[in-house]
Amino acid sequence: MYLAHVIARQGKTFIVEDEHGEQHACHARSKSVDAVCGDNVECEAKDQSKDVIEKICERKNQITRIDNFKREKTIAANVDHIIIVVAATPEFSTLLIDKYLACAQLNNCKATLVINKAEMLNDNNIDITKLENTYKDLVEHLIITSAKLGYGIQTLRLALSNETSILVGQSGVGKSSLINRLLNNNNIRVGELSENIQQGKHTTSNAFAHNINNSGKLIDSPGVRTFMPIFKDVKQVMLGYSEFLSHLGNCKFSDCQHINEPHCAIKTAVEKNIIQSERYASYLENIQEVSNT
Ligand SMILES: Nc1nc2c(ncn2[C@@H]2O[C@H](COP(=O)(O)OP(=O)(O)OP(=O)(O)O)[C@@H](O)[C@H]2O)c(=O)[nH]1
Ligand SMILES: [Mg+2]
Ligand SMILES: [Zn+2]
Repeated sequence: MYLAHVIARQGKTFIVEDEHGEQHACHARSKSVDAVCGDNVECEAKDQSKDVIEKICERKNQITRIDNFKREKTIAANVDHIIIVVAATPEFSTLLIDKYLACAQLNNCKATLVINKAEMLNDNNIDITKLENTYKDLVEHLIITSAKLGYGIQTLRLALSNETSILVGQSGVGKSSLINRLLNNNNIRVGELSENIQQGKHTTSNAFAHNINNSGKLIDSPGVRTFMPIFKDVKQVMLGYSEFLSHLGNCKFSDCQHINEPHCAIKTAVEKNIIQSERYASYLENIQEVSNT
C-alpha cells in the first residue's frame, strides 16, 4: 500500500504520483472510487496489472461544474488557490470573474486574477486601471501576463507559492500556454505535456496537474464551456461576495436579500462607496440567475 496524489485521469485510468515523485497508472477498485485531480489516495501495487486505487482520502474542498445534463461533476479536489485567467481576447465580462471569485470564496481558496495576452490589451480597449481598481483588494495578486512574449511569468510563478493551484477561465484565454511557459522556464521536458494537453486544436479536455519547480502543483482545467461555477441558492451568492460578509447581519430584516428591502446594510455600503456598485450590480445579476433556475 502506498499514498499518492492524483495528477490526471484519462478515461478509466488514473495517473498518480507517489511520495517519491514517481508516477503510476492505476485503476479504481470500484466505480464508487471516483477520484479527481488533486485527490490524495491509497493505492495497492500490483505486479501483473495496473495498480489499484483503494481509497480516496477526505477532501478539503472540491471544485465542481455542472455538465450539459445539469449534473454536478467534480473536476479537482484539495485546491488552495484559484487562478482566474482572462485575456484581451476572447471578450470577457466581469460577471464571469465574479463567479469564479465566489467559487474561490465558497471553497475557502485564495484567488488571483491573471490578465493574459498583455501585448493585445490596447488594441482591444481593455481598461486595465478599471479592472485593477475593482479587483486589487479582492484578490491575492493581480498579474498581467503574455504567454506569447513570456511577460509576467516569473511573477505568476512566485504567486503560486508551493500550493495546489488551478487555472480557470474561458476557452482560449491561454491557460495551457501559461503552463507551457512556466514549465519551459524550468527546463522541464514538455514532450509529455504536449501529448496530454495539445491534442486537436487547443482545447484541454481533462484536468491535469503539473509540477512547477518549487511552486507546487498547477492544475490546468478545461475552458469555461465545460467549467462554470453555479450557485445553488441565494445564500451561496451572498456568501460568495467576500466584501459583503462583514455587513451581513446588519440589515433590518434577518432574511434580507439586499435587493429592495428597507434599511439594508449592503445597499447602504454601496451608497457610501464601501462596496463597489459594479460588484453589487453583478450580485443582483447572479441573484436573478439563481431565482430563474
Ligand atoms: N497573442 C497571444 N496569444 C496567446 C497568448 N497566450 C495564449 N495565446 C494563444 O491563445 C490560444 C489559446 O491558448 P490556450 O493556451 O490553448 O488556451 P486555453 O485557455 O488553455 O484553452 P482551453 O484549453 O480550450 O480552455 C492559442 O492560439 C495561443 O497561442 C498571449 O499571451 N498572447
Ligand atoms: Mg487548455
Ligand atoms: Zn440587506
